[in-house]
This record gives sequence, structure tokens and C-alpha cells, in this order.
Amino acid sequence: MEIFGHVVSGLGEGKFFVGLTHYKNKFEELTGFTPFEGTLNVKLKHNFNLDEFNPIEFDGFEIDGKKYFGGKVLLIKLFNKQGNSINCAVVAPKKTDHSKKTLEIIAPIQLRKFLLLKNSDVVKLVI
Ligand code: FMN
Repeated sequence: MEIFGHVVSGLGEGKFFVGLTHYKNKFEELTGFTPFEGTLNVKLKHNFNLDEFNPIEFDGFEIDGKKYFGGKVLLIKLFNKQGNSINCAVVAPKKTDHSKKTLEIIAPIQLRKFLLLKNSDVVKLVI
């Protein structure tokens, strides 16, 4: 299945969470790659229901009395408009500031840099 969206700015919080050792190790185990510390936000025209695509669930955890949420991961391939692509994953934490139209994507590299992406660029997700 192919889904199109465009790149938007985030709040910069994804970077903090993906950088936490527990999440980093978990994503490494679930995706097979060590995630770059940051997320690319992709806005879609319609709501996206991850559950239709059998995502992998991960549990929350607690460090020093602070609770972190679990969520779901879905492996995808992301293409830029030049047709370059990379295997990456949609991450949907149980708690997020994003609407169901905005996806957070993790990858082994900095997607904006390696796929030459800037805000409003169209990207294609292949599931
Ligand atoms: N938000 C929370 O309030 N608690 C969490 O435990 C939490 N865990 C997250 C884990 C991951 C892997 C990611 C990517 C986000 C998590 N968030 C959590 C969501 C962020 O608070 C925020 O909604 C989102 O990451 C903003 O992304 P942005 O900075 O790319 O806009």
C-alpha cells in the first residue's frame, strides 16, 4: 500500500524520547536498525489507522519513578520525490501531541539530510 504525505516541523520532543536508551534499544530490537535521535513528521490528508497494518507493540517502562509510554511500530519504506528510499518505521507512542494525520518516522539516518527533505516536500510511504 502506498500513502502520500508531506514533511512538517515537529516540536523537537521526538528527539528526546528516541534518544532514551530504553526506547533506542527497543527500536533496535524491533526494526533491526539503531534509530537516529530524532523523528521526521509527515502529515497526511486523512487519518491513519496503524492497527490496520499489524504494527508491533512495545511496552512502556519506568525510570526513577517517571513513566514512559509504550506504543506501536510499523516498518515502512519512505521515498522522496526523486525516488530515493530507505527502510524506516512509523512510531506511534500511546501518548502523543500529534493528531492521527501526523506520523512520526524513525530511521537509521537523519532523513531530512539523506533524502534531502524540507518542510512541505511530498514523500511516499510504502507499507
Ligand atoms: N510523550 C509523553 O508525554 N510521554 C511519553 O512517554 C512519550 N513517549 C514517546 C516515545 C517516543 C518513541 C516518541 C517518538 C514520542 C513519545 N512521546 C511521549 C510523544 C512526545 O511527547 C511528542 O508528542 C512527540 O514526540 C512530538 O514529536 P515532535 O517533536 O517530532 O513534534
